[in-house]
Amino acid sequence: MDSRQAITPELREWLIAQVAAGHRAERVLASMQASGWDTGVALEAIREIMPDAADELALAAPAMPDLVDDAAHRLLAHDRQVDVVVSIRHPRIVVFRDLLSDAECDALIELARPRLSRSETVVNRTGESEVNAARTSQGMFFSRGEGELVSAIEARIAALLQWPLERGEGLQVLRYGVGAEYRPHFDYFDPAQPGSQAILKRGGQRVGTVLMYLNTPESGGATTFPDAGIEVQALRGSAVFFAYGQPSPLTRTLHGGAPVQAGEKWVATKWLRAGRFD
Ligand code: PD2
Ligand code: ZN
Repeated sequence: MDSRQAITPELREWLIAQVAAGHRAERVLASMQASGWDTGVALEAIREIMPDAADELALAAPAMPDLVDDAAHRLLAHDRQVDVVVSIRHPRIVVFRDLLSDAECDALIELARPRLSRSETVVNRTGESEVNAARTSQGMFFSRGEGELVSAIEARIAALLQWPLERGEGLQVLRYGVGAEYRPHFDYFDPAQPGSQAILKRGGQRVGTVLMYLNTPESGGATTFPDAGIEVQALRGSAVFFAYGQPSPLTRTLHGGAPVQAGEKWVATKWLRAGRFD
């Protein structure tokens, strides 16, 4: 099945019956996926025909409290004033300017550079990592609290989002050359995949992502949210934060790194967990 599937009159009728029967959006999505519907088409149909149920589910019981006051335009984050430039409710996305200084961005790049290797992605099936054509960057991980700069950035993020430092993974730095990209994906671990169980034992589910831009690529390299029609440009020192209350596509947090067209792109990612990540 592919994304050329259309919302047929029969599907529309079936969905209306699901709403009338009081079925939850998550269950409807699962039935559609089980009978071969493309997830993108299923989501589109659910949002169109049962929008309240879809939103209710995605916004219900968020794993993270609502941290950023939409009226605030400048927040004190530990040792630095950070500007809030965009705040979106659903999907929950906040764009910050000046989270990092230029000198901090440069220093983080230089600390990471000698430790880069081809990025791997977690194989949900097994819980192990492997090289993947959908992710053509190079990367490395810092341990949490590794050195003064990493510790300062972690303290800043914890203060900004009011999320305990211990509920975060170590910072990951990625470098993309011309043509490199990270195709759209979700950052949470799919609980239906057997490999996820081992990963979830350490720190629980991922509940949010802070993606910090360490340079401004000459061209390309935006972070895209295809399900929400949003693109965030990579600007040195800025960051995009997005939260996903549960591991579901209904959070609309599908996102990717668009190909770099000229120059290079450097980012640092901090993933937030539901529990302590030790
Ligand atoms: O570099 C990016 O823009 C990007 C896009 C999507 C990074 C990640 N995901 C990630 O590190 O999860
Ligand atoms: Zn991601």
